[in-house]
Amino acid sequence: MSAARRIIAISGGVGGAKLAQGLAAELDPGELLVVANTGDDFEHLGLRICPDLDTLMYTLAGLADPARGWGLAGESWHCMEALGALGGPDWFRLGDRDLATHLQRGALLRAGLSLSEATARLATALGVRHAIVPMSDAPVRTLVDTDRGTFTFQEYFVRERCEPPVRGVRFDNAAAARPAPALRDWLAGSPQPVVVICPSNPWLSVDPVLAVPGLRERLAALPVVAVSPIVGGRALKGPAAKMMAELGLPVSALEVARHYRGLARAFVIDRADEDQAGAIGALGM
Ligand code: FO1
Repeated sequence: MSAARRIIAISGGVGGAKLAQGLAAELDPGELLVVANTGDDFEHLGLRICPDLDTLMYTLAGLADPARGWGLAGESWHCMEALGALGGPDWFRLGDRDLATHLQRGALLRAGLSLSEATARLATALGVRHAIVPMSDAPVRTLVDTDRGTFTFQEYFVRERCEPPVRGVRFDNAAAARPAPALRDWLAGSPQPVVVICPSNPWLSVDPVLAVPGLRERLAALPVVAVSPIVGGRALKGPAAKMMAELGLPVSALEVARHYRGLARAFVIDRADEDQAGAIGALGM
């Protein structure tokens, strides 16, 4: 059965997953494709860690921990405690049940499945009804240049607690990436999809997706609506506001709209930022 309408939602982790969850509640499975940032992924303890994919998967399955937003509700941490006692790296907390996801993902990848295929298997097993895909099956790694050196995303975000002042963000290996097959199909198929950029960090969570060669241009040809992650000069979640200030940018919804100029045709702001609507409209949104 072909869908009457199709929405592509581009999302990072916790903040974006909330909007993806809302869209999933409103749309039939064939009507929504959730595209996850995989720039945050890394190899850790011999495992392929895909935080944004997993956050989306757990959220849409109704299994995410409501307080943290990431990981599973009702999680136990025996493995991390044992690892710490052995002097192992326990700064990145993988719960016992979350570890099962990682073990199974590793097994699927070693059996030759792509990250898209492995994600589909895991999501289906968890009861997710809507499609979640990585932006690309090839690894792209977000690198954060700071005053204290260059860090991979999770080193910056979790181990360094976003403390080092950010000077720039890069996406290693992006040039070699291609959009995931399902995303390519949706972009080429009909009816023409509407694209929703979730309220994720534009620089850390959305830009890695847009760095996949050709993707920004393909998306810009479609109706794109972006949702501001900045409300009243503060980030809904995470280090977006701190980072914007460190990059010398005004911390405002308007500045996020400027970031999406030429891509988004509509921009959703909170009533608290109503005074910026005129300036955002002047950007052509
Ligand atoms: N975030 C933390 O702040 N501390 C953690 O130890 C941590 C572990 C973790 C494990 C699995 C996972 O899927 C997510 C995890 N996150 C953790 C969240 C993650 O760092 C962020 O949600 C994203 O990468 C930012 O979008």
